[in-house]
Amino acid sequence: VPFEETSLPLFFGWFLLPGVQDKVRCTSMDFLKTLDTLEAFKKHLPDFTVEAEKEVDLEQYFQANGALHCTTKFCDYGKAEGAKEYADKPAVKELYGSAFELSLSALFVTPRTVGARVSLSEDQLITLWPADAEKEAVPVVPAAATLPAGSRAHITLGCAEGVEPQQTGFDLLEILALQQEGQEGELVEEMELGSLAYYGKGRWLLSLREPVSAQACFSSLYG
Ligand code: ACK
Repeated sequence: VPFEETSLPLFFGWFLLPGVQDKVRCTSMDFLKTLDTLEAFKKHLPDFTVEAEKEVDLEQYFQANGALHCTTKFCDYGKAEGAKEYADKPAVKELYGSAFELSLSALFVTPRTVGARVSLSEDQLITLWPADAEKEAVPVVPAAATLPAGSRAHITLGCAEGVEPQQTGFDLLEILALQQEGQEGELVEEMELGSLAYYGKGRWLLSLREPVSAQACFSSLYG
């Protein structure tokens, strides 16, 4: 029996190449380092942490977890709905192991997660992005039903203690839903990397002036 028929991975996704991982981690660290020193961040600190702290060290607050990647399909070793159908798609088989260029267009921070928004190309969307990725998030983020395909695409850069990495995609969808409703966010600051906006409830979005282009390999993790 061929290996791929005996077991499905934990998830499929684009895995950033090692050098690119370092670059993205550095960018993220620089952002966190700057963010928690801003007056605006300090002003909104009560939205960010329930504890009566005067300061928070964001680099300590978030824990990094494993290889940086953008999940396409979470399969849970075959237990997730649609896992086998996805693994059997001709495009998934054909493109397995190929190199891609991901475009990172924003960084975001919430009291739960820090992540990068991935703006998928039309080609990436059509070939490898599951049609129901956003629909699956509806129980958590109802407005996800009205967001365009690819809205959930992200790279988790860190999670607060006790937070599951899948939260990063939900946090991104929440911010994009607010934008879709016409909320621009409160423009806080023009930073070197781009413009920083505040969306309430401890949610920050940095729209990158120059999207970061990240080389990645489409593959899977058995974990
Ligand atoms: O940061 P992520 O995209 O969020 O990468 C990890 C990866 O799979 C391994 O845990 C993501 N993940 C976990 N559970 C789910 C789920 N139910 N739906 C979509 N993605 C998930 C997690």
